[in-house]
Amino acid sequence: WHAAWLPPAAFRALGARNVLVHGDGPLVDTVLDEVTQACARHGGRVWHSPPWDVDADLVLASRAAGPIANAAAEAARLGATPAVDGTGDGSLGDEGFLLARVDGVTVVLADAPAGLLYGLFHVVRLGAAAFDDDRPARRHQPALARRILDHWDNVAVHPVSGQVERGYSGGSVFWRDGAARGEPDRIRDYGRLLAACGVNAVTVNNVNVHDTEARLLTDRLDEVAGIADVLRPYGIRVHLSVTFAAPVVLGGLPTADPLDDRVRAWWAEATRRVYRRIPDFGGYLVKADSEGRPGPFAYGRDHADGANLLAGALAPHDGVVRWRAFVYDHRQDWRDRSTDRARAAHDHFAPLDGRFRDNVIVQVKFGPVDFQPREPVSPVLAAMPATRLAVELQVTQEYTGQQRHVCHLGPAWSEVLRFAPWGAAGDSIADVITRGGLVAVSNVGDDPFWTGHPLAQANLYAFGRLAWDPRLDPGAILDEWIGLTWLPVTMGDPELVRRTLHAIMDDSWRTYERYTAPLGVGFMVRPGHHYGPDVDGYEYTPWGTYHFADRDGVGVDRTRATGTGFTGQYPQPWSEVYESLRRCPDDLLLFFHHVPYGHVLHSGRTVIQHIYDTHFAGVEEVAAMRERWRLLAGAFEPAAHQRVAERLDEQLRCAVEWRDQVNTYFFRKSGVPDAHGRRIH
Ligand code: BDP
Repeated sequence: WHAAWLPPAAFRALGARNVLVHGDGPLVDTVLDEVTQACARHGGRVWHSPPWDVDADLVLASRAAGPIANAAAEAARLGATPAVDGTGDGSLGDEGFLLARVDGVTVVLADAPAGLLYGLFHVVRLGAAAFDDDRPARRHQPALARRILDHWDNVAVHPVSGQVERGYSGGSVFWRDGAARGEPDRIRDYGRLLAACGVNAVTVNNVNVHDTEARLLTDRLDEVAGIADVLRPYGIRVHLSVTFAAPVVLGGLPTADPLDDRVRAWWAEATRRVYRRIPDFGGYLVKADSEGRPGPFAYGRDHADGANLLAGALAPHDGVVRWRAFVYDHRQDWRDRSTDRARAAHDHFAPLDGRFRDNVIVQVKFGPVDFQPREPVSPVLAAMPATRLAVELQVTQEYTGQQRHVCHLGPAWSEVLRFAPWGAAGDSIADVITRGGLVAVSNVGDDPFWTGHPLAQANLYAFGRLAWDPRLDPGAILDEWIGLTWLPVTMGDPELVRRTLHAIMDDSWRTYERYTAPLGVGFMVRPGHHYGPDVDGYEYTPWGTYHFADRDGVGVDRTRATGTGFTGQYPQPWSEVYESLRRCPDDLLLFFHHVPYGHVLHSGRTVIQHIYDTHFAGVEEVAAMRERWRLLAGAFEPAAHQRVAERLDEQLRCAVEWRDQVNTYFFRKSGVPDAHGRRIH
């Protein structure tokens, strides 16, 4: 399988150097191993711990291992000086590191071994620049302690969702046909990739916990422990999705009522067994009372009762329960305009603020509906100040082209993380989630390129980097990814490769948005598999995802004045901004308002003309991407080039389909011709 952002050539800068590694334990062994391999390949030498009289070029030292001499000691002194970057007390935390250049030596200093591992991968990222003499000392610490990937992987192939629910990269890396795959090499390589972008936890099974998967918690725990053993040396902890009904389906109890003592005892004992087997187990993930999953409602209890039950079992072991806020009525009467799916999470969860135990993290999808290419940020994130909150993103491209389309999501996620729900002077979403973390649904499978579309690797990389530092610029992250993944292996002109990949990917999320559902209205996808257009596919269904297009106009009225009142779930200023037809951002207009086709946007165009123009433009942009990629034929191994080329063909075919169906649909509804006289069927 593909080396992704860790091709051996990416370690070239470590070549012909003397490297000294100081520290002990499994994570330090990982660092040693990485460095040893790089030196063997590129001609350097490695020492482990003293003697200190080595003339080192690179020192990687963990303070946990005792006194440090020479260059490292000097860097330690610098690290303890707030003047290094004006912040902190010199402590680097569980995962942080200091990178300094002292007397011709590059020093990575950490308090704990995980910091050393992240420091090493940072040196790899910097390449030769890590050895520049004028490099200023800098402390690096993750903004978020929890950076988690949720795998929607089934152990057994499920009749509807297959081996991986919403997976577009082949089978699971962990499971095959009902059992653990037992391929530690692949999992180890996966762990390396995750550590190199900053991810530190994975959930190994689907949130929709079917019968086989439920047993991972009990009699099939060994299989989970096997994965944990392979990932541990990369600083990655394992989490499990569990079913709320476990005491009934696994324990044979007559009830799963969260307030029943037998139920409490069952969870406590099951959890004790998990920790006996996997002492650093991360915790549970729960989808309850959602899309048919069991939950506390069946017993007349609420989500705080449910989450606190599991939190109680996990607390003695320092585990957390992540409880998803994705709770809504998926059997609604589409004729009843008073129910609004966007309102549901806030309606259910905001009133519970303050009732969750401290080791509960409420995990909130970034938008109020469901991972659409464009949604406003969920108001739940501004409504629960007394609760630990995590944001859930979807790296797997369920609604963004299913890894057949290029759609670089870094810019979309960056907008979410920078969003300031209380106005520019207040906290951002990145601040809100410091105690909860950033979570994403993984896009990885057993595909040779890991992610089906080779360029979709960039989304996984960007997720990890943004979770480490949400302020990073998504364009710069993409540049890092290109620099690690493609430049070390290209047979072509590196500058052309870099430029071309930026030109294809930088704006690809907005391109995708242009040729799909317009102005934030969402869900014009084919029901079920969600690929390609179906303009009315969800319109008269119970799922709560409607666009309300008629002959006069389109969009969902979510205002307080005349609509569902959803805008009232936001604090000021956004409550007013979204309520106001005049102030609402164009991108989200149809999410919040039902408007006539002749409504004039801030851009100066009417809604109907915007729909036509963006759909023509989106297709042209995809055609240009495809041309650009052709220029890189011969720049990479043929398999990689070919794979992307084929997917771009499909993206163009599909974009044309979207354009023609969406434009024709709105032309027929509105009767308004295109101002530029282009052919609309
Ligand atoms: C939806 C997916 C479905 C997931 C659900 C969830 O279509 O497969 O089970 O989200 O997040 O977007 O639970």
